[in-house]
Amino acid sequence: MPGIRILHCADFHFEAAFSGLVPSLAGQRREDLRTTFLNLVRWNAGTSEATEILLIAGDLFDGRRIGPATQDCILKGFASNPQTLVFIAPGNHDPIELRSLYRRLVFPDHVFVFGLSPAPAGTPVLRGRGILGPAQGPIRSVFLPEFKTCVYGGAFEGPYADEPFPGPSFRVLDPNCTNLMVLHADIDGIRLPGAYNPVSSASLWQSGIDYLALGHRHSHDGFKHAGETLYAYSGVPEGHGFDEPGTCGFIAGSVWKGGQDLAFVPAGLGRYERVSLDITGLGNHEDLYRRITEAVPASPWVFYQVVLRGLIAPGFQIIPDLVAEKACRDYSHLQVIDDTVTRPDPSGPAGSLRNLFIRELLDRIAAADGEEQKEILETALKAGLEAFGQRGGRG
Ligand SMILES: [Mn+2]
Repeated sequence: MPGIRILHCADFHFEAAFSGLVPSLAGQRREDLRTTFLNLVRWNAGTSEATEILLIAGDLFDGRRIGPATQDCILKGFASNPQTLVFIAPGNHDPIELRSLYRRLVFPDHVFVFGLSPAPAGTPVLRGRGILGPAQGPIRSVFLPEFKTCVYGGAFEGPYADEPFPGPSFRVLDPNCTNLMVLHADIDGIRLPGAYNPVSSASLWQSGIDYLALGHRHSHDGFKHAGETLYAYSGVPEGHGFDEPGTCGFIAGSVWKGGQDLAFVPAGLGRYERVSLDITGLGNHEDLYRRITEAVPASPWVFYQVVLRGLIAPGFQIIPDLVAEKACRDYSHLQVIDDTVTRPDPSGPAGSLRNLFIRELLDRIAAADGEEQKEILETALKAGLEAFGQRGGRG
């Protein structure tokens, strides 16, 4: 494969709380995150496929605090693989500011943090393997002669960045070498106060960048082109909760002048999944639990949020905690959310609006075409019943 071998990751959010999990599992997840970090830093180390450049696109830390285990993991992790040059572009959670961890931790000298060095252009960096380029606004660059590659990047200096960096006038210094950029940014985000570096994709067309490695959005949503520039979000390498479901990972492959061969690589040690389960017709907890175990495959590294829906008998009072307690035996984590509708009784005056509404909705739900339509109709029934309930209360 031609070109330079890179690995692009972002948004570790070290020391963020793994909320929504039982404490013992949250501890395990913190350990998982450290293990995944070490796996990435040492990816293919010692082989002919070893990573030459590691790009970390911000929010490595969740804030200004770090525990000894994590600090040890990060510093020793970097130190354990001095062959791979590391570039970090601090984000909105770990901006370069007075009390930034980037100022307090002493990284090995094959790690370059954008926004830290005020040194003039021409200064050797990265043990002499790189040469610092001139400042182009808030963007700095490091030229790596051995790879004929220039790495650009910039840093957040606070929790927000309203003015996009790079701006629309940015051009690479040497269009003939391979040009990489690493950034924490909200591509095509709205330019309002309180923005997160809203770089417009249109401004990348003339930039001369071959690959832009992005952080900030927590899921990989594919590779995109702006002219010759390829850009992508790697997403988080390890999910932190049910708002980061599915497969997490990083991006790896080769980049050369005018071309890229990059792919998303799944990496997470744990996975969060949300399962919607129709339990219409069930009348007790035993049947409900059996239904869950039939539909949700137990796995030591998958954490579930099961949303119960459908129409249930008026006498069945679902207790989510009771189900979760039972699930402790079979699942590493299973949380239950009750979103069911109690099957209404169309009694009372036959011609009443409430009755007509209930009958109509129940008929439509029975004849629904697919789960999605069924869910919408159930929500409509629920909302309608609440409205009628309020009216009923006033007599
Ligand atoms: Mn961010």
